[in-house]
Amino acid sequence: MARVTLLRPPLLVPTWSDSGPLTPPIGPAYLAASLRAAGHIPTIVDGLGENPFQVTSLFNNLVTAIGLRSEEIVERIEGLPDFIGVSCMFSQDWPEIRRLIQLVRKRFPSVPIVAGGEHITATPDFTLRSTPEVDCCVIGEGEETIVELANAYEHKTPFDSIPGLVIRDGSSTRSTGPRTRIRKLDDIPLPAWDLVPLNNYLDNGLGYGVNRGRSMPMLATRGCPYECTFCSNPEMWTTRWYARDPGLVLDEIRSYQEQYGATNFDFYDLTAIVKRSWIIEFTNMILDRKMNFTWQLPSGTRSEAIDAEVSRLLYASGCRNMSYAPESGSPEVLKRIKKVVKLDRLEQSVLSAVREGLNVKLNIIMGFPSETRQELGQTVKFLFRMGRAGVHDMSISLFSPYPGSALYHDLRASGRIPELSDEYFLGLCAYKDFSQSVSYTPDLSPKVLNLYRISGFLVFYGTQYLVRPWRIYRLVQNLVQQRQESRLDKSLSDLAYRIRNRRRTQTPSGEIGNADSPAVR
Ligand code: B12
Ligand code: SF4
Repeated sequence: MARVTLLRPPLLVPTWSDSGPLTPPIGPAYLAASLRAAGHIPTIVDGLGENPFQVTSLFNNLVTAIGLRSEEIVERIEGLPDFIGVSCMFSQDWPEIRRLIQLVRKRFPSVPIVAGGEHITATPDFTLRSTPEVDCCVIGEGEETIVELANAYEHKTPFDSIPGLVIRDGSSTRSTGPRTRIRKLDDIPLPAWDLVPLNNYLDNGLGYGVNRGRSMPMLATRGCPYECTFCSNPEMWTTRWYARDPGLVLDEIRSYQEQYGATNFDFYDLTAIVKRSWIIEFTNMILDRKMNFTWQLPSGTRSEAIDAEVSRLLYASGCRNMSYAPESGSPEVLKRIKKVVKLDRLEQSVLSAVREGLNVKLNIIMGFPSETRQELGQTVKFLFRMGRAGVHDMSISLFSPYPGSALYHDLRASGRIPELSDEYFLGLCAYKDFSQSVSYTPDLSPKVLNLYRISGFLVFYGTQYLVRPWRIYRLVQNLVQQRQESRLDKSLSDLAYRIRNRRRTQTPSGEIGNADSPAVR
């Protein structure tokens, strides 16, 4: 039996972003469960959950870290593990995660370090070349691979025949070949939440969705059948979408209600609603079993399967918040990014959800390569229509070329983005930070792009509050009473949380946390 320690870094948020949900580490919890089911001994150091009230300023205050400092994470590793796994989901976090890995190597000179997650899947060669401390990279879904790695470390057998890895080969790197996606999701052991300081999240109303009580993360499906060019899904999860048995999802929910007193469930699925028959069966089953909880779909879901009947069922079964991801109000842009969405049908779906009482948010991206002012104007008009029709919230992110996405490869090939570097990764923070902007379209300056972003924001909320002024009253009331119903309530509350804890963590000299993090190299 192998001893494996999994590290989840602190939450890193662009300092001036309005959002940064504090979420339990579902990926590491799944990995630990599979390791345990195979007879190994996993532990998790959850860099966020161990101290969600500590705020540290990093990289000249460009980034705010919430949770343990990297040094503290390393201190909490117990004993001498057979290997240490580090989860790296977001490319913008890489400069700090690399520092964490280097600190691990310093304390454990001979323990192998395995890295995995979205960012690693997209950049394995770069990771191995630039970070000699990493011994191997796990590509894509990790449950089966990490168990096989643990077996190999336990029996001291070579791991170069385990599919799903990128490893060193002399001075170069090589892939051990792709691993097939896990088809029977119902066979994957449920997350080992007992290894995570879960109550720090539950007792403090932290989570992905709007705070509607004690919230547990859920995953009902994996993957997505689409191939949008700005998204890393096809490289990470392939284009296969698999769903769990709805009855087993509800059994899991029931167990969390009993074990943790959970009252709300946030679905972390990439795109949960793809198949109409699945969602109808799921919602009907909640009603048949007379289960009582709220649930949310905070990741931007697709609209094709959501009509008036599905919206009614969603609401009746306790779904209260849902995000759609139209991305743009321009049909030409949608075609270019291969979103495969018809705007008129999407609008009908959104409106049916609003009519049925769901709190709806739209995810918009501005600044796709070659996007024109006219196309950005179409998005602003779309936001006007949606605000007028009663959609509750929206967020506008600036386009970020995430490694692993088709647009990233195109922009790299044409030389429009530089080699991967810390500047590049930290530049990705501009996606949500109103104080920064990056444009990938030569004719569109970052300033003008930011103006469109601000206009979209003002037009949407201005229209909404003009047509429904009582919503302003509701927003203020919720803020005062620290209650959340909409994503805006949550974003403002997340921001207040950071400011409050920033003050609390401030040293007498005015520094926040350990301001000694390295400057951008
Ligand atoms: C839920 C979610 C979030 C949640 C929480 C994510 C989390 N789990 O920590 C929140 C709201 C915080 C979030 C925020 C953001 N997100 Co997000 N998010 C997702 C989403 C939809 C699902 C992630 C998830 O929980 N999956 C389920 C679990 C089980 O899978 P997993 O965590 O990936 O873990 C598996 C593998 O990765 C692997 N693995 C993971 N860690 C390790 C470690 C080891 C050692 C090993 C061996 C394997 C391994 O094994 C696990 C089990 O199979 C993904 C989309 C996707 N493709 O999944 C985007 C995604 C991860 N997010 C993304 C982005 C860009 C963001 C944001 C930057 C902004 C945005 N536009 O939304 C912010 C950044 C947060 C911040 N710091 O400010 C991108 C990341 C791309 C990149 N290279 O950076 C993704 C891939 C979406 C996309 N396709 O563009 N996100
Ligand atoms: S953006 Fe959404 S719909 Fe498009 S490929 Fe990614 S997960 Fe699928």
